[in-house]
Amino acid sequence: MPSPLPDRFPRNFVWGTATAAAQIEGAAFADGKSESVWDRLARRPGAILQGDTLDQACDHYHRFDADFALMRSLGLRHYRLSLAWPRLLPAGDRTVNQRGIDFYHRLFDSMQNHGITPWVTLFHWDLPQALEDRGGWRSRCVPEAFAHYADVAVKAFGDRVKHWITLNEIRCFTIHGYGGLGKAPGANEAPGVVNQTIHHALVCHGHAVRAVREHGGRSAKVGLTDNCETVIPLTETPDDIAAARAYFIEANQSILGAIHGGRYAPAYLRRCGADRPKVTRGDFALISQPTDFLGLNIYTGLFVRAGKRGRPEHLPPSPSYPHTDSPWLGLAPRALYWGPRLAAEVYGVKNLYITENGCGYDDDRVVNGECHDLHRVEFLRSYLKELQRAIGDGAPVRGYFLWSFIDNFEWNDGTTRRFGIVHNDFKTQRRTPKLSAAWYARVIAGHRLC
Ligand code: PNW
Repeated sequence: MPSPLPDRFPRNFVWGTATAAAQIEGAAFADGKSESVWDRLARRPGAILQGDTLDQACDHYHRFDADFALMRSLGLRHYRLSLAWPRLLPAGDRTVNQRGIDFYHRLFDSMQNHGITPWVTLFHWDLPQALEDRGGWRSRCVPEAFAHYADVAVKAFGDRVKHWITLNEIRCFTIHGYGGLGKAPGANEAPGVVNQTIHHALVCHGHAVRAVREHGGRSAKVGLTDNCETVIPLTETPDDIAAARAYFIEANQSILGAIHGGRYAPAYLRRCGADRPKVTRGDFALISQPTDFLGLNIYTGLFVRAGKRGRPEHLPPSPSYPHTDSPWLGLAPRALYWGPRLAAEVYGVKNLYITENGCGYDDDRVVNGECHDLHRVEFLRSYLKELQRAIGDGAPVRGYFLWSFIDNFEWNDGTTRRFGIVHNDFKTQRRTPKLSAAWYARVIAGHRLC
């Protein structure tokens, strides 16, 4: 007999939603904000679906008060957002843009008035173009500038922000940004350069931890958000579980392995060969500082089984495997079981948060004032059931942030792909909570699936 699912999520479980500055704020060139690498990429023909830009996005810059009122009406008391580096330090380093600081003070005031706790990501992909012009993530100039940026942000907002996330998804803005996979800055570099961008991102993570410890106050908490390779054993048998675990360790050596191991694993360096990253003395003292939690963005997973002599074997899905409208986002609810479980077991992490989980579709429509996103409700429900099973089996998951509060600028997919539980009409900026928003509000209110 399988053990029954615990009826409720833990009492202090944190329920929230997540967004990122570049994807919702708009006002891309207002009040002294400079161009980001995404503002630049959006002007390259063919880079973004339908030629969409981030100029307006959800116009959250001017509408945050109403957005927080809506959030509150859904019972959402935790919100993960990011700060726009080009708004705060338009050149990337040097001069602070006071109007940018003032904007986030107004925003945090409004959150406080609505009883919503901020979880703030320092970097969610919007590198100031001025830094890209100096070499971007390829160059040491970014960690140097970031150290200053992190100090400025934590000093300015540390009295009201107590939950800090250093960087969002290192793999995405390095490998997908510099390895020819189309994300900003849309570069196509050799593997050695890409490995170096990852290393520089790890150094930035370290600087963010240092800045929070130095300026954040005693109760401040800090951690990374990673989209680790999530691995699911094909069957939940000892052989497949051992294979999945071995695959997980190897696939995550460059980021989570490095941070928690205090060095690059010899096996990783061997695989890199001549393309191994250059490490400067002192880097790993910064990179491997203890953190308070690990954030995982989990959307899907890789199925692995024990092959010949137990060797991990990855089974790629066939074309008709069910997926969302994002081709990369196959339905894999058990990712929310095995992701937290393996991360906790392999790295000994004591506090985990799911900092993103959700699904994107292209046909969410408002008809007679309603948006019937039944597919999203079923998707989320099936994933959360597995998360509940993970918690029941001892995975230290403390919270869950649904991506996303609102349909927003979905990077290369522009405004076509909708991830929100609140529908946004990008022409009128009219917000309409979808069925999934009403469902999630009930889950939060009852601490249980319904
Ligand atoms: C995450 N993939 O991105 C980001 O953190 C969000 O900004 C984004 O809007 C959200 O997920 C939905 O896409 C990812 O190709 C984008 O595997 C692509 C991948 C993973 C994560």
